[in-house]
Amino acid sequence: MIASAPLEASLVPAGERLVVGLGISGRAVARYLRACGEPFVVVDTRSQPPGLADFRREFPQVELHLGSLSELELTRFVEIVASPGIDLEAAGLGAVRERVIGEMALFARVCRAPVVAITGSNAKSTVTTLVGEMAREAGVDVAVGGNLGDAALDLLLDYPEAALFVLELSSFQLELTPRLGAACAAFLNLSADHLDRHGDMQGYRLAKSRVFEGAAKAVVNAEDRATWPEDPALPCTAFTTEAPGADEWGIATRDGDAWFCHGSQALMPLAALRLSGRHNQANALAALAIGESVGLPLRAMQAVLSRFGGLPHRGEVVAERQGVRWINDSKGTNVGATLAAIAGLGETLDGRLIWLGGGVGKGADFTPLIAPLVRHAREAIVFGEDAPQLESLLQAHLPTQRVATLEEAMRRAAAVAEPGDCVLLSPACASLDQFPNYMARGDAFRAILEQGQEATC
Ligand code: UMA
Ligand code: ADP
Repeated sequence: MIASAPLEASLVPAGERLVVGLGISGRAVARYLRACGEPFVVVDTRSQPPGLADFRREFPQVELHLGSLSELELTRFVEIVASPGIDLEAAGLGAVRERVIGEMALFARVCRAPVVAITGSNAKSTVTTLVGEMAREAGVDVAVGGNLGDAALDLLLDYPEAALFVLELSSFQLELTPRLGAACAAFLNLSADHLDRHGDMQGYRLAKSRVFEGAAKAVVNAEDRATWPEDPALPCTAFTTEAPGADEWGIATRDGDAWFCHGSQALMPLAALRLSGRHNQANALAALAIGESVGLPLRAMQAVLSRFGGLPHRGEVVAERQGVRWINDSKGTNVGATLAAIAGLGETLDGRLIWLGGGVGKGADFTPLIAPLVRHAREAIVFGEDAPQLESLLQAHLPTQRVATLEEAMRRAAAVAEPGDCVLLSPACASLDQFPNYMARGDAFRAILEQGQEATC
């Protein structure tokens, strides 16, 4: 449902804007500008962007350019609203950088309700969903989205009465957001990702740290200093999977059992958490810290932690065949995520792991995968664009097989797996060389199993 009347909030500065990108974010910006009654032009560097026909139907009057931005006089626009997937330099927007903003910059200007902003290399979607569920359980009129699900500006149009926005934000979104002004800004963890876009870890961290701009409170990871804000005046609460300090959220033993605690206060036994793995215990603690910072009651938060079974494509058990578990962790799109998935599974393995990985590595160093794979894996099976790099790194350390596709990887896995083993698709890479996105990759994994194609030779 989209508001058709002009919104009350008027956008400053007034004037014509250029919306770059016809994806989810660009379309949300276009809808929002139309609802505000503001003029705009749309461009996409691709000749056939997804959803083109739908866009033309929805916006028949809007001027649309497809192809290079060089044909447009960029200084004609008061602002350029770029989609997160756009590499500004590669698209030719570097020279007009001071005019370029992102969807979240517009959102921050006009949103009047408090915002919980959640970033980090991994766990964003899980923690965002947990906090959203906790707010809902507490009876708060909450809107949840951002880098996950609905775009932030779509939420603003669809839920004008929302009392709280819980948003997952990527480094791409944050680097185009000068001042977010969140009620609570959480930076969960930092490990290598998107280095092809951000250049190095410093650039990546800097982009993510923008989440703290104008924030009232921060939630950070006590075990990862890179997540802490530079500003010492920003009130900060930390979570840890160790015993917590006075105002920290952590895990401590009470009468022989492990409990989630806030300082010295025991909150709930670890055994009551439905999600499994140490990384998900950290995620539960982060959600508790964030929830408390915006006043959510403990009872509602406990209820959600004890029933939430996880999102699809994150450590999802898809099948069990001849004593072999098949797990879809397609959202493991960087090395840090895959390390967490292997560590979480390692605790539960009777046999060995058959690891399926590969795709677009985004310039990451895969070396940290060697030790856990040697410890837990029977074989590594690699496919996709960066398979040669993975193969040459791993083959000296454990049996490694390079194949062309996911389906071939699954056939090989079925052939070598023994009862008690676990086949884990947690590729440590983006999927975009062979799939539209990580969901399509996870869906393909499931479909191959459902059709029994992994067993055919
Ligand atoms: N593209 C072009 N030319 C254009 C516009 C886009 O080639 O003119 C390409 C981009 O380089 C990219 C692809 O199109 O490869 C998609 O980019 P986009 O910015 O159009 O993407 P949207 O459909 O608008 O979706 C974006 C986020 N996508 C990215 O950041 C790549 C979505 O996050 C997000 O849900 C959505 O906005 C709403 O906020 C997805 C994602 O993969 C889940 N995010 C990355 C991640 O989680 O690692 C950051
Ligand atoms: P994001 O939205 O940041 O990608 P998700 O919640 O979707 O995060 O989880 C993505 C992947 O990250 C999961 O499939 C899992 O392998 C891994 N993961 C989840 N929680 C953590 C954590 N706390 N630390 C490291 N990796 C994690």
